[in-house]
Amino acid sequence: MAENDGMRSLRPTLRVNGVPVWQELLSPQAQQEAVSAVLEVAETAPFVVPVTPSGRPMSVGMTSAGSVGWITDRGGYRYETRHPSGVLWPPIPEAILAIWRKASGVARPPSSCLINLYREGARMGLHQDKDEGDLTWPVVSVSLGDAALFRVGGTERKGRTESLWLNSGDVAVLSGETRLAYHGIDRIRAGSSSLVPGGGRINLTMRVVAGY
Ligand code: MD6
Ligand code: FE
Repeated sequence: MAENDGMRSLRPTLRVNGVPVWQELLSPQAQQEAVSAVLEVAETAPFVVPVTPSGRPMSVGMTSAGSVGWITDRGGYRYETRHPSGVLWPPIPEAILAIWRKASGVARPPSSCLINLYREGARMGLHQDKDEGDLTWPVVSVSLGDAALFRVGGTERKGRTESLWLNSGDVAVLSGETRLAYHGIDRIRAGSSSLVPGGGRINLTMRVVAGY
């Protein structure tokens, strides 16, 4: 098995509109290590409040690790090799790569890990992840800290949606038929976890980006 190295041995505990979710795939220690790794990344590449192409600030803080990072500003949505400050994105920490190996089902490493920070009141509108150039690879999403209401639709915006509360340590994967599913975070349950210093939720999404 060259493509699937066998690490994804556990069955998902449930599916939300076809998207598999492995609940509490990460032990409390693995969650702590992932948060520590994120905080280290943020020392080099601090969280920024991105603005949409129309100029509206998003409610999440955002940074990245890896060869490329996803950004949005007046210039549009895209991947860039540098943080807006000009520094290169730090490498994806080993503790986070280990989650990709466990959950992605593919042998190659991700190009990018987008890191979203949700403080109280933050949300993420319904969207597709479609800027990666090659949409044949999975996107692995890791939830850390406060619970979040995750909404998943189909590949068309107007489709029926299903929702699920994601808890700390849960991992969801968008791949194959659900790779282009619309998804978003309606709200977080502030104070439901004490994992993230200062409170809130961190979401990691690891992706393969064409050419990186
Ligand atoms: C979040 N997640 O959980 C937002 N993207 O905060 C995403 O945008 C996402 O969960 C791609 C694949 C899975 C996801
Ligand atoms: Fe997404």
